[in-house]
Amino acid sequence: MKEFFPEIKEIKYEGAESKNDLAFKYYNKDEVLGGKTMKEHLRFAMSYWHTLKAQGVDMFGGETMDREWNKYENVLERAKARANAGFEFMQKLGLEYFCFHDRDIIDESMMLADSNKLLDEIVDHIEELMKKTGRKLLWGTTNAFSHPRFVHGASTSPNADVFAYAAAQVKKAMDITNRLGGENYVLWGGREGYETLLNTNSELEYDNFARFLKMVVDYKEKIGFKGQLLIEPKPKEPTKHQYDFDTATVLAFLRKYNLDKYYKVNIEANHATLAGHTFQHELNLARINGVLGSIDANQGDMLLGWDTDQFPTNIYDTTLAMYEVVKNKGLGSGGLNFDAKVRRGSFEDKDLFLAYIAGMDTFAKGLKIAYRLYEDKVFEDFIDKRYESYKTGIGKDIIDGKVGFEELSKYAETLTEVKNNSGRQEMLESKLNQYIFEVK
Ligand code: XLS
Ligand code: NI
Ligand code: NI
Repeated sequence: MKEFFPEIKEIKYEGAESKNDLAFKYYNKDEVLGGKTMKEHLRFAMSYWHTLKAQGVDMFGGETMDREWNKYENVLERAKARANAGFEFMQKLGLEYFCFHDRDIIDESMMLADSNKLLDEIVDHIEELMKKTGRKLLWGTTNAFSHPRFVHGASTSPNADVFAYAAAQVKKAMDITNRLGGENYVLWGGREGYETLLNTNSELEYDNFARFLKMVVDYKEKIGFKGQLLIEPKPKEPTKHQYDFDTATVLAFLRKYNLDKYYKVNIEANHATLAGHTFQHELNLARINGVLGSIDANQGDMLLGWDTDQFPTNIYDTTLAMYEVVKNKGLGSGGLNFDAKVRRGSFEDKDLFLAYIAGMDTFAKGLKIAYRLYEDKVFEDFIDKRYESYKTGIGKDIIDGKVGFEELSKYAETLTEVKNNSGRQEMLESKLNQYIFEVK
């Protein structure tokens, strides 16, 4: 089989002292933390779209990236070459998993039936590659946002034909995901949202969105798909108001339509910050509500207001993200999908490897620091003590539901002074720094 990255050999762990750019400094896949290897904790995945399809196009200019595998004339040949390049890439980097949209693995045809036939052919090929290389599918999804038919949304389009088309696409993508043993199925809203209420029946759109998600649940049962269903929140882009704004919005929506027990969330760092939250906030909210399913690992640029999908290199963010994952006792069937793309100026194939190494190392180091913070109960003990007043006396009565406003008023009248303690934020931030600097 043609090698697409002949200059690059298997990327190995060489340790923090290494000067080799094409080696891991912190990601040591077999290193054990709390009974699990780093590889098992992190479950890294390659995003098919950003890694294999994106070629550097932006609003002001064309492709800067010259990818050998995208040059084949014939649709199926091109799709096979793309898959071959992807599997070579995963093997060389030691990435166990991948994620795709239906339209990433092979280009769409004019008619749905033809698209589906082509999908079957490329899935045969991908299945073979998976067997040969031991790579696994973290999740599959549908691209129901790029084609012009989705101009007004998919399941929230005012056009019922578009709803039907999106349903057919999700059905097929779920079949494929199931066939390839996918561990999750993702629904990112795409264009499910609106630009202006002057032309929008938002009530019907929300209801239809829920109808659609119910059909996903029914079909999952029908085909016996064992994977986890995930919704990926995002507040804006492409539409101004996206219905899946953030975790809190998604939870309220799912609960209203009695869908909450079927779905968890896939949290993306850059989507969290677009919603005005930190990455940790979204992970935390998902965790305490029992819906933390998986992660799209990337980072945004705080000076830009859109989804820049950069490779994660900020150690503060990865540490605090992994802290939530450790507290969640892992991600279950989820993993860390690099929903990230190299910058337009990083146009060589080699940059793809360098970018993944940067992201994997930053998360590996973040995991180690988070694990130590957790084991040493650096924040836990402080937080525990901060809420001590709820363990005895009036606090315990509140927790136990023994008191109401009348009892509390009587109690409050007896207080001569209300005393608070310092939150010690700066001290805690300094401790976090100490762990970031010192953990080996
Ligand atoms: C776009 C989303 C998308 C999903 C999959 O912003 O992150 O890439 O992860 O459809
Ligand atoms: Ni994403
Ligand atoms: Ni994104």
